[in-house]
Amino acid sequence: MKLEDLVYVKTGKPAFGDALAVIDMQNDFIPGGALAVQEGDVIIEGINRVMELFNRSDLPVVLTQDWHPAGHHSFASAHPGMKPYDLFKAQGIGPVLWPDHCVQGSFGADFHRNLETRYAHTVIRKGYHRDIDSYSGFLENDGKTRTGLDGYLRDRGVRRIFVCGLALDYCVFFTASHGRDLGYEVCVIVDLARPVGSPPDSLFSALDTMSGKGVCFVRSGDIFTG
Ligand code: VGL
Ligand code: ZN
Repeated sequence: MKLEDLVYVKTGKPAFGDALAVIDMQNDFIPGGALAVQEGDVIIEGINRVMELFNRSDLPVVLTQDWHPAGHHSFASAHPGMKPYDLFKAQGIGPVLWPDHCVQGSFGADFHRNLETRYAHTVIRKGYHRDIDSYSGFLENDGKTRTGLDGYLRDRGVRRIFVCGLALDYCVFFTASHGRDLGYEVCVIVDLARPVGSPPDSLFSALDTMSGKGVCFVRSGDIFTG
């Protein structure tokens, strides 16, 4: 499935039971960063507007933050002879290896300075176990270690999650997908997300899997007009 094939739904204005999850809007994922996503900067203003709407409407706004220790096993540099974006599959790691990125406390791990983090109610960090990656905001790549996001959202009465940010084919995809597995309605705000595109079919399979799981696709403009 390609982006052009998506069918968009209109959700109406957000109301009690809705939450916004903004995924990994960090310097390393934005052009100039170590794992730059094309046009990652273009979506910041739109994300700010949606965060402002949710915050003003007293609805939960969650940021996720990729937060790796130096030497994390998702980094190619941790595997002699391997290069960033090489295919690599191990328990909790893969399907590719990454450049060193989002190292705890580094500039690359900071949120982009234009992101209005003041609208966020909480930050969920992920990927801090050296041997396990965590693309999803809910569940690490071992398929069993939870981040606490599900408990947070349930405690706040959330039933539907709007997801945007970086990267559409990794952390946005896995967060949306696990959100469905956990019983939430999930709407991906497609114009406020961008893919890494590695390996080349990553976006296609992400869109296929999300559609198959009943993830909805929305345009940010429609969230405001109801
Ligand atoms: C991500 C690759 C590695 C993401 C994080 O935020 O999509 N991708 N770590
Ligand atoms: Zn990462």
